[in-house]
Amino acid sequence: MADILRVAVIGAGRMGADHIQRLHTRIHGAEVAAVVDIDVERAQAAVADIPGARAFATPAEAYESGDVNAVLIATPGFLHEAALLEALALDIPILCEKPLTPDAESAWRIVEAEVATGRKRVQVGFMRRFDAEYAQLGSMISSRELGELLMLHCRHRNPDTPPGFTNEMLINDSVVHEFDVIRYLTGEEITSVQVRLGKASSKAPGGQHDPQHVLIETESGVLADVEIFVNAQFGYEVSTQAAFEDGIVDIGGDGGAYLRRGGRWGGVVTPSFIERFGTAYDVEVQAWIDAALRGEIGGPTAWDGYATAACCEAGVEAQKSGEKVAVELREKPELYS
Ligand code: ISE
Repeated sequence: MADILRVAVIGAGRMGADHIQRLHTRIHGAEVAAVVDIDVERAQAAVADIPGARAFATPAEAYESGDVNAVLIATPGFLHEAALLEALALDIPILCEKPLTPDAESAWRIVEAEVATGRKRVQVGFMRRFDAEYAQLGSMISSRELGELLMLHCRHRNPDTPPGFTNEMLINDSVVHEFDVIRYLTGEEITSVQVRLGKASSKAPGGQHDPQHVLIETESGVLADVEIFVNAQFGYEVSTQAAFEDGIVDIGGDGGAYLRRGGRWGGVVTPSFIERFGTAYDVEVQAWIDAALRGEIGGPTAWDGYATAACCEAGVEAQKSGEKVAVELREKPELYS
């Protein structure tokens, strides 16, 4: 294996641009070799300050340059399947931003393609698993120091939504993180999803019913409820309260500087996921690079991507029907056990 990874970043939008800067300035063991974007000017702007990095319009051109031995996929989800299959065929390490793909069938095709290679190559970008407080809560659950975990109360609030953010995206783009992190925290699969639509905010763009209340059940009966509120105006908040037999744990409160000024007290709310999870993204990408240099992956697998896609499908069906919808999963391949 190489001692440095020459990474092609596919997609130079908001998340791609953030990862390009991260790889260039903070990550060890990797360099940005190429940026691929259908908007070549955007790709060129992204590599302008990075010596040795080149801009391309397609992943194939970047691979043909012979200078790339790893790929970070940060395009919109509907473009992931083709990019993943192309990279799997080249047998290079892959970090794919969430969602793995937009639906369970296409996610399963990725699982099958990876299983056919005989080893794990795909790490999925569920960054919450690399957030220190989520990790701490995870060890409290697995150590059983507070007894059994009984319930999770999750709040997922965004200030507003970008143009084109549909009602389904509240589930597919936002609640997908809760599905992953609930599976990660409990070590269990999710068995059912229900969505309740109550009073809606007048601040939500047409077509969106916002907020929504999502009820989730795991294999052992842990219940999780999620308030997904993506036009909450005030800022970005992702927080969870966990109820155990012997105590309550809160994570994700704004723990920054506490300021008293002008007869008021308080602090600052993070404006977006880029700031809220900035450190988690750094840890995630470093874990990917470190593992890739050993020929492994360092985080959530293609199976995790598939399982969350199945939860999202159930969630969107539940959004429409109001019913409790069962999550159906195929048998987990040996590679992921
Ligand atoms: C966005 O794509 C993310 O991944 C954020 O973490 C999430 O909070 C937001 O709702 C999504 O739109």
